Amino acid sequence: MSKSASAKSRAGNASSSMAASDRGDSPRFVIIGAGMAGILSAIKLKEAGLTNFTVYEKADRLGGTWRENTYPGVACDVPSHLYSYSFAPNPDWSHVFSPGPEILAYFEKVARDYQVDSFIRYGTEVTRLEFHDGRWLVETSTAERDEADFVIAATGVLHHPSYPDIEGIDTFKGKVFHSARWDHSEPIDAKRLGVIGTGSTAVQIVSSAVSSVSSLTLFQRTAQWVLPVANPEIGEEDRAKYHDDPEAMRAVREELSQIFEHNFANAVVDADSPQAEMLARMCTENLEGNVRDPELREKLRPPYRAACKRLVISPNFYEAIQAPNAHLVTEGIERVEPEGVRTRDGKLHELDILVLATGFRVDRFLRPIEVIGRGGISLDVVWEKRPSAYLAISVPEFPNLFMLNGPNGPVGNFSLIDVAELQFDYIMQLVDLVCSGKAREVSASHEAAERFEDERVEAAKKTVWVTGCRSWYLDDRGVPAAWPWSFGHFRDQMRRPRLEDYELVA
Ligand code: N01
Repeated sequence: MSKSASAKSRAGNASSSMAASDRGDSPRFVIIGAGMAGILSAIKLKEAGLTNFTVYEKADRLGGTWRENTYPGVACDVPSHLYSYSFAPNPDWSHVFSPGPEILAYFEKVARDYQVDSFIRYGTEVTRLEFHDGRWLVETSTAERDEADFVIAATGVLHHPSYPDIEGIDTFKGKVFHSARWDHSEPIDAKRLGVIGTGSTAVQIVSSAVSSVSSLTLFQRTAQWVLPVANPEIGEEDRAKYHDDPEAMRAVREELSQIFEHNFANAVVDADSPQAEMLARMCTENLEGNVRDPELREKLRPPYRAACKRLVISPNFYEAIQAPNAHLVTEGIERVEPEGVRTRDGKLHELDILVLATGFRVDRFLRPIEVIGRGGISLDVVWEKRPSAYLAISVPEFPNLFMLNGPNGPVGNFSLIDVAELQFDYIMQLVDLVCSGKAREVSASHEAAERFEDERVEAAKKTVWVTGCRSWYLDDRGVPAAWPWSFGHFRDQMRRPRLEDYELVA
């Protein structure tokens, strides 16, 4: 069937359904997830007077990533004055990079201040979505049923822990857990702590925990480049200034945004840029200037270009790993035994607690929710090979379902809050098409989605992510599952939807 014929027949089918615009009701929204992006959606909908919505949250507390990651040293490596909603600056940030509990408290406060907490249905996991007769039928783990004109998926990116397949892990006598499932029942003080992995998470754990444990063993499969960025406290004087003069705070945000965009975000999408060179130089100087023992230095020297894996930002990792009670193990892991980790050289590293800082399954997105689009098509089938979405927001045949921080979007190189704010404003322009009666169903066209994907894969060839390393950015083909263009280009794309790229069903 041709696209226009299919659109016509759909128009026929749609006439039997009743969209909100026909009924004169306020459109009904379902938001999935009460993390940063879900809270943002709730605030923005409420501000727009669209109060017919529920935020479904599977946990009993909001905060997403910041609720789930409670490991020692958890912090955001995007500066706090940038990692804040543009409309809710926070004069009280304690540090340039504030700790995780403070960030969680910020989101809770914003949700309270904007009175969206009452819209959140806690302990209720969305399990199934089906597009039927022009609306989304929503099922939950608590056997609730809902119906919505629009679904906004704010389910996060780094959400499903990735567990390593290491023999004997269940035989360990001590505690073993993933970094995003920290078991606080067992304090680490004076314990022998083992950490597997050397990503941003492991580096934060090591830097924070080394001073309180009796020994810290870091199992490194691949060394990481580390960019040294100081994390000073924000003094009382500055905080008072931000209270008195919110303009000063906005200026700081803007300045940080410019620095981040021009020195970092744009560097990673152009491997040959002077900024990429500068990052590499800073990382090399950090390693060479701060690791004294030449043998340890070479073990910590990555065999790939800086920023190929997501850059680790830390002012004190090298200091921590050189502490007398810290041990860097680069020998491969053979298996886990009741007493600890046995490496391939036959050595047993005895431990009390073993932390798996082994990252996340980044290809899950909306799943495990079963999502059934037009004509019974399953998202699992559409995404069988790998997830994709036009501009990371919309999937053909899944009308009126929009994603924040969806597949292949700008992750890792910008503040995800800025990303979500721009995406939300864009999505609302699509919602307006329906609310104003210009269309009943809006989803990216197949042509646009395919073109976008082709262009994205082509552009990714220039990025630093493909210069010879393994990382969570790379999909099963080795193509970075991330926005491969500048932030300026993203901002331009988010300004106004190109309606010719959408299938609008009347
Ligand atoms: O995870 P990762 P992460 N045996 O995927 C190793 C964000 N974040 O949680 O490199 C041995 O980066 C794996 O080794 P290798 C940030 O975007 C942000 O640290 O594949 N090792 C790697 O070293 C970040 O990029 C903040 O060889 C195994 C590590 O585990 C993202 O989260 C803070 C292994 C996984 O590193 C993910 O970071 C923290 C195995 N079987 C995180 N399997 C902020 O501050 C995996 N590894 C905002």
